[in-house]
Amino acid sequence: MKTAIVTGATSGIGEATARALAGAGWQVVVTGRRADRLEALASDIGQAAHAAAFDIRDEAAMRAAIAKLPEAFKGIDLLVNNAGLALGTAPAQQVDLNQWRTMIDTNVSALVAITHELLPTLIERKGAIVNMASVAGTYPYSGGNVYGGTKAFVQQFSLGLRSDLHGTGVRVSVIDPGMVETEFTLIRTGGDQAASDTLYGGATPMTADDIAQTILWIATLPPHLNINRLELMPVSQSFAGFQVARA
Ligand code: 8X3
Repeated sequence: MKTAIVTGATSGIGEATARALAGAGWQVVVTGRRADRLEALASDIGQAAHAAAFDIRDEAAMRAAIAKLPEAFKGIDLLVNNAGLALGTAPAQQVDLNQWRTMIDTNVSALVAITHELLPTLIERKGAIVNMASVAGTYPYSGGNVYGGTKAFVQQFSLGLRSDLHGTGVRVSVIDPGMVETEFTLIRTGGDQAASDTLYGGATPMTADDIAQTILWIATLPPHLNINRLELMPVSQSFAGFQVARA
């Protein structure tokens, strides 16, 4: 039986991915900050799940949780780097610097640290890494500033990892979803339910399960096949043009 670790599994894409993998016969280590939600998810999944509650930004806690994994869950074959967030939609000149720090700490520094921690195991087991980036890493939009920057990092880091892991048999994929209806916008707006409803309302956004099924598909492809990068959007979302400020 293969084992995956899914970060940010307390809700949204992470939770759906843990459920999809478990449904396909994988063992899953689910991680996140909210221990009650993780326990509920793990008990729902049953003995194929192990809940490891820690703040992904706390490197010592992350290392301790990995070191303390039960023997049956130590052999990680798949790392799903899902934990991440956007904070704020204001222009750069108006934002709180701490929001930028939190995004960098979570989306970049924590992702890098857990990847580094698990690389020896993944190499030993010829495993796989699926990193969660975003269309915001490719296409700039107003208010995307550091969020988009962190996701551009994840995209390029993923491609670089592919290169470094050449010959090891480890697969690396990066997924760039567009609009997915999860707690993402509630978190981004500091709990503004109306903003979240307005964004997703009538748009038929992608669901967490759409992305979870994509991750499951990537993870179960034959071992000679690597999806380098995959961008997804709901049909209702597309691109807008440049803006011009006039005197
Ligand atoms: C966020 C995607 O389209 O909501 O990762 O900016 S989008």
